[in-house]
Amino acid sequence: MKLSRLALLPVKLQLKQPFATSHGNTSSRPLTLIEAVAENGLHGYGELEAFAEPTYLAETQLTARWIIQTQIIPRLRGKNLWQPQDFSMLTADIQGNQAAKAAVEMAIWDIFAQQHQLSLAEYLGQFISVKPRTEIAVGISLGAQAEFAVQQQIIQQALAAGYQRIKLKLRNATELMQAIKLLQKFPQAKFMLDANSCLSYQQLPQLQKLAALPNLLLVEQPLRTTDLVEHAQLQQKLSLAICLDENILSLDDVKTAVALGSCRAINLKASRVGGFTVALQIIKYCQQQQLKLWCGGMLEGGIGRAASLALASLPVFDYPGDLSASERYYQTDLINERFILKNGQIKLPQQTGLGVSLQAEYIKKFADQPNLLV
Ligand code: OSB
Ligand code: MG
Repeated sequence: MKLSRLALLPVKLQLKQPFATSHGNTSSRPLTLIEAVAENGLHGYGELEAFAEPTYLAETQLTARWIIQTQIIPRLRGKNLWQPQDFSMLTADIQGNQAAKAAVEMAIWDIFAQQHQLSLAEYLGQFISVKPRTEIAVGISLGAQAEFAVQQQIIQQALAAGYQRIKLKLRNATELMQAIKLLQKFPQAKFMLDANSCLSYQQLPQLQKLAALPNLLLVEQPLRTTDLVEHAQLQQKLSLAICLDENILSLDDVKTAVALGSCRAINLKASRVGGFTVALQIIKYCQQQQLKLWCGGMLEGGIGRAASLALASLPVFDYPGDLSASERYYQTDLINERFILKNGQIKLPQQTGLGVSLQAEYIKKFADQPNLLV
């Protein structure tokens, strides 16, 4: 497969409600869409999931676009790809820049899946010898709320909507204490807590209290983003599972975390680890090591959400993913299809490739974007 066209389209989506985390409030989501066209005529789409600021991950929309334009595209020019993994080989000498790589890789996987007349989910599954589920169990990640009563009501609504697992974002140690009381209000529900690095080893006593709650599955990324050693010290003392997110940018990071004992679970996001090729390697490694694994989200637009759903459909995950219904996120999304929550599940698109279609307005805008491959 040879690409004949690659174009970028920066867009911005408005969130229905601001999403509050320890990094601040997000009310709009900048994304860059990738359009790839193969010589055989097939079109693939990708979505760049870096944020506007380098607070959750080091990359930003601007740095990632620059890497795509000046590093990734020159390595693709004139090259023949036999399988999507060839993309990883061609870009293996580029350090870091996982979101940039994952965005272009997504469009390439989309094309290959179509070429094989498979949904992306079926195609991904072939590489690890599994068949995708057609309905995917999902959870919801709720932004932080200072008010106990407000958060209690939001949890109530999410459970009523059918979400199978609730993740609460924390911004500080006070909200950690509030979370203990909130979890006690919903003994039948399943919870995760995500600190996005806002806690410290000093919170060990509070975390021990949380460990006693039977409805808490894990605590995600409690400590500093680069600190695998202190996570290991904390995990050693804690019966509650630590799940790593920001710490894990590669398969090597998972291996380091296992060697140190830094966690018992991994939140897997293809965009954070450089794409599906690495994500599949991480899945295999976590199975060997008996690490719990589940599929995270990054407030994706419709293209990225379809890609995450394809990954989440593989029957290798231990918990429902952070992949909520379309109506939960944006005023208007990028794609024509809607992902609807029914019985706590979202149906996987059945068409080939990503299985979704970009709205006409974006297809029109792409027509005006230059082909960066020539
Ligand atoms: O830490 O998992 C995270 C969103 C953006 C960036 C980081 C994270 C998140 C979420 C929301 O928790 C997951 C989603 O619903 O997309
Ligand atoms: Mg997280």
